[in-house]
Amino acid sequence: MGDFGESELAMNITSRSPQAAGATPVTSADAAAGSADRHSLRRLRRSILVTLLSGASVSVLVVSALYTDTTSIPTNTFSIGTLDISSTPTSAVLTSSSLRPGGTVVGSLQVNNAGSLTLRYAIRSTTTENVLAAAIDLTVKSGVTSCTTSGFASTGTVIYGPGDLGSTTGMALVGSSVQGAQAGDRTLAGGANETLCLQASLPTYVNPTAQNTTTTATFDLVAEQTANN
Ligand SMILES: [Ca+2]
Repeated sequence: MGDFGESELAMNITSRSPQAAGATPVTSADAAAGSADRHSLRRLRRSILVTLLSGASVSVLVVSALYTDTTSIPTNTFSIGTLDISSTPTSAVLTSSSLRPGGTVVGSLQVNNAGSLTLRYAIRSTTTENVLAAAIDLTVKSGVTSCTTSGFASTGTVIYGPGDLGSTTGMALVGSSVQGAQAGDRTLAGGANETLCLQASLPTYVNPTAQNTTTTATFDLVAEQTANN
């Protein structure tokens, strides 16, 4: 490109030369003026050449800046797991309308982790009154082979009691509903379940003020995630 620019420039400069065939001979003043003109023309040539070459450099840089490239990294998907505890049955695990001193009743409670996350749970009991609730002895076991009076007596591991059925202000039976891992908290993997066996007994001696009273307990299964907690 430099060669092409230079040769074209030489042709233009030659066509503008004052020398022509048959012209009158020049004087020394004219010669001096011509020398100055040639000098100026040479400077002009250099200047134009520099300008052309500078233009070529700029053009190369512009072409170079057009190169671009992109690569995509797809499928960055996030899903939030579920924490869902439930029970079978959903109510009335233990009931007795005619519990007498020395009497016993048992009931089976299946605790289900219906969610996808591993959970830890605790059991609290809130009763409608305190006297009979304190007179009743409640025991909770895991691992009972058959949740009957005899099965309860011969198998399983005690995880609560014997202790009160609960209280009107709420009582921790198994573990703690306080956030975090505490002694007695039960752990269930996502989709897993476990069966607990509950036994309520009325001792042979009961405070006379508890006679002919009724108490109803509500068991709360309080679950929390185990991850990062
Ligand atoms: Ca806890």
